[in-house]
Formats: sequence, structure tokens, C-alpha cells
Amino acid sequence: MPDAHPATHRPDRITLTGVTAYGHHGVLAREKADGQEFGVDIVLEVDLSRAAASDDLAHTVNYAEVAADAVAILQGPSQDLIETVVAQIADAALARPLVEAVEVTLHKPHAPVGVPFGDVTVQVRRERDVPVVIALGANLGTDPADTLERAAERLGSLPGLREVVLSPLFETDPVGGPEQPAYANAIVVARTSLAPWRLLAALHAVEADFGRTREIRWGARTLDLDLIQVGVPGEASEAVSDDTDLMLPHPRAHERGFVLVPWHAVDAAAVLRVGQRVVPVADLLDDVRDQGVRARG
Ligand code: PH2
Ligand code: MG
Ligand code: MG
Repeated sequence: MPDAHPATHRPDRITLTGVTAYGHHGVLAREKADGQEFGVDIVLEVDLSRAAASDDLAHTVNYAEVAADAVAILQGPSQDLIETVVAQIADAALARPLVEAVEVTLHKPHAPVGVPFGDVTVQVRRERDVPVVIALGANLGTDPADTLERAAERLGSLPGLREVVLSPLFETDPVGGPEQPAYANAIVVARTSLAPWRLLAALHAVEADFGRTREIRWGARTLDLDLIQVGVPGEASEAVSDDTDLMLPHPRAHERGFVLVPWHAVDAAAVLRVGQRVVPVADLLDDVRDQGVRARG
């Protein structure tokens, strides 16, 4: 799996230009009554390497859907300002989970300017900015708790992750797998501009840096970084995926004390999707009480 782009790397892009639609945006009553033609250009920053390898539309952004959203907004409720309209189009594009940034240009070539002119445009760039929850675990090496603290520091320096906050550390009984030592577990909450799949690739790179090899399922490990949740459950930013490479939200998070207890400790108001419901993490704690999750003195 490829690493996250280095900061100097120019991101992959999908560019859609010259989408036109008739709308009723403008300050003047005449503009609202009669309407006029608008045009849109959209540049989507999307990592294209995965789709290029798989040839699967699900691994990229369908530009037809982005275009349809833009047309619906252009034809939709009248706004006074094209600034408002361009921002609505940008937000709609960013709501698609694989889009990391978007640049939208809105053209109003027949605007009432009062002098001969060619075109008038407004342009905005918006970056994805969504909350993310990452679970950290370690039960090998000389000091697993220290590993988690260093890993959290590393996460703080990843391009595309901001506002990284580490929960208190817990010592936990192993769940599943073979006989193995107790774990150190913690949660990191942060905000990200990265698409979930690229964030996962970046987490794997950090695991590898800490000497992790991909060994047996649920067996002992030097460092495990699991994506638990991306976006706000129930809102447009929420990432839901049943892709076997990256299931979101994490399918077992709701029943694991080593995830829920540290998560609640760092964010008492946290919520998690469980099937069709969005549940406070606080309400799930009762069911994991006997799992052997101990605060580290
Ligand atoms: N991780 C596992 C399997 N079992 N048990 C605990 N207590 N903590 C973990 O982080 C953990 C586990 C697979 O990743
Ligand atoms: Mg795990
Ligand atoms: Mg893992």
C-alpha cells in the first residue's frame, strides 16, 4: 500500500470544467425573476493510485455525481451572492469521503456589471477537516506504554493530522488470539484532511517504523494503530465503509473495553455508530466492565 503523499508531492486531481446550468442567483430583483446562465469548474484533490490499480469506480470519486450536485445547487434556491453558491458547491464536493481538497470556480458571464466585460468569477479552495479516532495498542518490546506515547507524538507530526490528543494510558487483558502479554492501550483523537484510506496507509507506515511486521490476527504486536471512526456519525462527514481493507466505523469497537474506556476518558461526549444507531460511548461502558481494563497508576 502506498505511503501518504510527502508534503512536497503535487496531489492527484480530477478536473471538471465548463459545467453550465440556469439559475436565479443575484442581488437584483430582475436576476431573481429572470435567471441567467452560470458555469462551474471543479478541481478535486483525490488520491488516484488505488483506483488506477484496481480499475474500480468505488476507489475514486464519480465526477458525474459531483457535476450533478453542482447543477442541483445552481438550479436550487436563489442566493444573493455567488460567494454563497460557490461555497455550497465546494462543501458538496468535500462531503464525498475520498475528496481531500476542492477548488471551485463559479462563472457568471452575464452578470449586470454595467460596462462591457468578459466574465466574472469567484473561486474558493476548501480542505477536508474531519474528526478522527485512532486506537493504539502494544504488548511487545521493552516498554509498550512508552511505545504508545512515542507513536502518538509521531501521529502529531504526520502531514494531514492536526490537533492530536492522546488519552490516558490503560493496561488491558488481551482479547482473543493466543496466550500473550497484557496490552497497553490508548486512544488518539485528532482532525484530518486525509481521506480514510490514505490515513490508514499513513498509520501502517508508522506501525512499520516501530518495527511492526504483519503477523497473526489478534496476536502480540509492537504497535497496532486502528482507525475507529472518521467524521461525525450521522452527519455528512461520516465515513462508513464495509470494504474488507478498511471497515468504518471499526466493526468491533463498540464491544471492546480497550477502545471504549480510553476513548471515553479523552472525550466524555464521544458517540459511535452501532449498526443503524448512533450511541454515546458512555452508554456502552457498562457492557465492557469485566474485560480487565485498568488505569495505569
Ligand atoms: N488488539 C488486538 C487483539 N486483542 N486485546 C487488548 N487488550 N488490546 C488490544 O489492543 C488488542 C487485543 C488486535 O489488534
Ligand atoms: Mg487491532
Ligand atoms: Mg490493526
